[in-house]
Amino acid sequence: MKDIGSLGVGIGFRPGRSQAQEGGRFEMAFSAFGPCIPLPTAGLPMTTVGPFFMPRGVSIRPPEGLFLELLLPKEGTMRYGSWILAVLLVGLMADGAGGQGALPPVHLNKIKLPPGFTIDVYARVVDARSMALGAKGTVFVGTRTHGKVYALVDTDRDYKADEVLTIAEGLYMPNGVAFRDGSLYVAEVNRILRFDRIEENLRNPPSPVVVRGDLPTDAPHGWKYLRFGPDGKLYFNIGAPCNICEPKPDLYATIMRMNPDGTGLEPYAMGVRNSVGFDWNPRTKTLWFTDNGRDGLGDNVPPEELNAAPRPGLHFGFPYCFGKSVSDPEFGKKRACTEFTPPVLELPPHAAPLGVRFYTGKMFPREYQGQMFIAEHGSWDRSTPSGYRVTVVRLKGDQVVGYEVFAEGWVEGNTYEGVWGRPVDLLVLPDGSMLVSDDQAHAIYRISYKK
Ligand SMILES: [Ca+2]
Ligand SMILES: [Ca+2]
Repeated sequence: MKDIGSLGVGIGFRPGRSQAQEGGRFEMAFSAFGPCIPLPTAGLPMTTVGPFFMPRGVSIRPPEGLFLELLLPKEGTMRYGSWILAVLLVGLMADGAGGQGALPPVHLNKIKLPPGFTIDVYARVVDARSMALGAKGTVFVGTRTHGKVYALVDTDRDYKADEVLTIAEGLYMPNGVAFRDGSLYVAEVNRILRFDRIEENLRNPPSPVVVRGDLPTDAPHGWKYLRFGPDGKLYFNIGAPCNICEPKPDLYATIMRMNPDGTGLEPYAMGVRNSVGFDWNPRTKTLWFTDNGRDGLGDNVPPEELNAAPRPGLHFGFPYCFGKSVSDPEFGKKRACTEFTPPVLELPPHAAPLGVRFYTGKMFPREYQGQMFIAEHGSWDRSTPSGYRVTVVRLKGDQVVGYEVFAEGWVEGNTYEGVWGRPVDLLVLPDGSMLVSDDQAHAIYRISYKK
């Protein structure tokens, strides 16, 4: 059935794209949309974009497999006119065959890479999001809408996963994964969990230890990226629980850090709307992170951001300022852009940059070594797609000296109908090849290089 978003007010029934693509999964949405609401025109599953417009406090999390969300207009959406909108989204998700059956095709021949590079499928993983590497080579994968955490095992070391094992299920958007000292750490929206001795127990995973259970429960921008910093602390984002608002400072719109045992929680970076990707420059130990700008200001405003935080306590502008100089039409009256730390690089509006990774391997040619890669998940609230690619940022120390496309082709014909994949996160394997996760094609790719 056709999307109705561009036709003005309407009531739509839209089987999720995933119904056809995933076989075992079934989604439906009954929705009423006001004029110009870009949300449904993206052709993405409603579950993917819904939380952006949810006000705080109405997220309901029923038993696994069912979700019920009430979407209401927020201040930031009122520019769309004097409509009154209430969207009731009812979904039913039923995973068949462990959720791995009847996956959509991937089109590797459409992916363009620089000469000498090859892309292959490393594994098929439903809703593949963040990745972490275990000491014994296990690739752990978080999910956002499926509640599961997976372990990929490459038994015969041919760089294709031979098994996709489920480590946990029924979790609350377990997007973030990190590995340290034999334990897998998983970030739900409101909890940080730890699975001890995980690589010895992949087939019989232990019950997790709750490292921290008191984080905000807000679903909008509540899914987390999770990484260990060079200081041994665990870093994660707590996004703004809205498109645009002035949430409680030092908690929301931050990158937080804490000791691995959950003590000493403190904000590291402030004014960050939602970062779902960070890494540290191995040379300077500076934290680098992407941030996704607000929606509803048009196709070409504001830019997305790549930021650098060499020390704690910096404020990166949200909700007052976006990019280097875009003052928010509402909150920008309170504080000027000059008060905040500007991004080191402005990225294309709405491209949704997520995972970032310094390339620490030796397989890629010298001109890629020590440079940074970005997974650009791709736009949904823009009339034509931006993002849907992997880019490389050229660096000199902590200075950006270039930005170019590395891998593209996940969208055909510059329309949302042509989107078949969305890069989420990046991981460098010990041999120097790089994994790219994709939560639309439900795949993890491996990019390698040969002269
Ligand atoms: Ca294998
Ligand atoms: Ca900023």
